[in-house]
Amino acid sequence: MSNESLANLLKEERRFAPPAGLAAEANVTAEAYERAKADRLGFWAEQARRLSWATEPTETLDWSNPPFAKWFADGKLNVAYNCVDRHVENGLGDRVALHFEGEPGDSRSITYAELQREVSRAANALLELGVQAGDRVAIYLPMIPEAVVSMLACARIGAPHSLVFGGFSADALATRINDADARVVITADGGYRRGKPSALKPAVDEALTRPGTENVRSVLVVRRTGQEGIDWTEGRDVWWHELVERQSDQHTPEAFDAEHPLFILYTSGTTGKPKGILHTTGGYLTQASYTHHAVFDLKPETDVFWCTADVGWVTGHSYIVYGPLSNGATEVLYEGTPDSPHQGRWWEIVQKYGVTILYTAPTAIRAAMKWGDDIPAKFDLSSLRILGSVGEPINPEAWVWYRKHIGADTTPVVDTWWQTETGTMMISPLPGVTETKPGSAQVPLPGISATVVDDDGNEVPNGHGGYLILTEPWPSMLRTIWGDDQRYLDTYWSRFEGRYFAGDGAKKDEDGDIWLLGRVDDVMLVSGHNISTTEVESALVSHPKVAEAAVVGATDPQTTQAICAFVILRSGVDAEAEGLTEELRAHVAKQLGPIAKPKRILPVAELPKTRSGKIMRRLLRDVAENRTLGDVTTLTDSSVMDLIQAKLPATP
Ligand code: 6R9
Repeated sequence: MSNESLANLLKEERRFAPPAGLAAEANVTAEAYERAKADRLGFWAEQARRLSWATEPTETLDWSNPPFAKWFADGKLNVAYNCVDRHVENGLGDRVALHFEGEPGDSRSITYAELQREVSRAANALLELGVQAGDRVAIYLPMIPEAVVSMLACARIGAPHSLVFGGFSADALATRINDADARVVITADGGYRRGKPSALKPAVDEALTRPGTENVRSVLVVRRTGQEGIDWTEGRDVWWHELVERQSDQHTPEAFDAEHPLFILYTSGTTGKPKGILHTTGGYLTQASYTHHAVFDLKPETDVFWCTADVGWVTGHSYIVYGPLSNGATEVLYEGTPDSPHQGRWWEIVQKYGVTILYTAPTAIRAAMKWGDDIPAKFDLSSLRILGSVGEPINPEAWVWYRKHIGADTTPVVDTWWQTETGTMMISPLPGVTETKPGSAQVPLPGISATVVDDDGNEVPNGHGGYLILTEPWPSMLRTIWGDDQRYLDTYWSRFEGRYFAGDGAKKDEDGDIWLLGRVDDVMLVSGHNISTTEVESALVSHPKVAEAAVVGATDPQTTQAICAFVILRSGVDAEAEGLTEELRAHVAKQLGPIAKPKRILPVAELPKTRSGKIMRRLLRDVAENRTLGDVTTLTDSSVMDLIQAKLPATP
């Protein structure tokens, strides 16, 4: 990358100090950075003591065969015991673990004592189905308590789970069942989505007709929607309420090796076969627990935590299940969409349960911005004390909106950078320590080593951009790609010898803080300058008429690539208004410099997003270059692309 171009880009001068009260009482202070710097492995060994081990580890890291790491290898523990039983033993059985809120408005609160009984029953049921330690179990469920119970039941008996997001098709499910060679599938008749039951079981039936899925011997089915006409395969299919409910609610957890596989999770990679990211037990749980405690400053006695992700994504694994429950948190689990039955549903839930910590994605924040400030203003959000963001770079304007309209202009916003592969958070402010900067994840967490390098792998000076890399192993790192060690080496450890290549562009500002610039494939080359799509998008979103923007580089004979922007306007703005595109182009030029001025700007109603909410710029590039669209199967709603194409004028 040519660094000078990035160095000149977006200037964000706003700063927010931690609230004094929060800083004074914070779980983690600046001292943690010093401690971890002086003795990184000693620091992680200390964090491992947050957990209850059946056999305490004496080794911290075995890096004798890099990049195949072993953490706490001679320790033994049970993850479900750590997330459930030990809290009950500590007298916290009556504390609510999950406040479940169904989309149709049904709700149910489950205490830790109840969760222990449910997980034990489910573990006994899996054993009755013949599941043994090491067998893989596929889970294809809506956001209902049984999803959390199933994951913990698998962990309890040492059967690695593989969650497949409920919005994925039969094809995607079949590929994942096949790759992991799953023996059992846990599903439901359906779940609720935008006020309607949406079926799941038919996709399982279809997936199990595909070659490579023959080893699935049982399908365990939760009754959620009570839909009629569910096909049933005798001898294979069994109802949850028939099998699980008749089991004993007693089960003694067995301790497993720290490096025993905990789960496989497939990344929604844009090309090629999905990668089965493998996570193991002790290191993963240590970092999930520590980061949840540190970054959200969790006070389990008083906080109500809510992570809005789906359990089918890594964010749901680490910050709905393993982080919060290992810390004995009380949390909200919500089944549905933010706008069902109305656009204030989330804020109504915050008010109802007195949510104190909210963790969501930029895409949801930008949607709320678009729907209007008056919607959250109708609810009492005063319980909130910390707001988190994950999944994409958050535009500074969306960050400031989130703090102002959701966080009463007082709560810290923590922008957390991490990946399915890293398992848990890696780069983030600490709410009681860091003076935050809108749009930046800022600093590696204590015990984490990250930096930005140029094409040759040399660390860039402050004020320059390049590639984000991780320079030391960390406890919750992926151990390999399931069944494909070579691909693990090639994808992550070959670009910069011996160091982990994250695939994200990043820059360091004058203070050395890290700003994420999106996937490296999303960096544009315009007249010899590298320009990040993220920064042009943020410049557009900082205009009061724009709610959301997606920017791509389209091949251009004069400038190599030309910047093409798709924008969603705020409600009430007229897309046809004279001079609108000129006004937006001028605004970008003023914010970033004339080189970053988009050649074309197209107002659109929606943007193509993956099911986890990330903008699919690849498809917009196809549109901008008048190509036939590539694979649209991972889109939430493929009709979005028809609408965008219909708007497109002939190439200028
Ligand atoms: C947790 C999760 C990982 C990719 C990652 C990056 C993007 C995530 C971000 C962020 C900027 C943040 N990403 N958090 N970019 N700032 N705070 O999302 O995992 O689905 O595997 O995606 O998401 O591009 O490389 P995953």
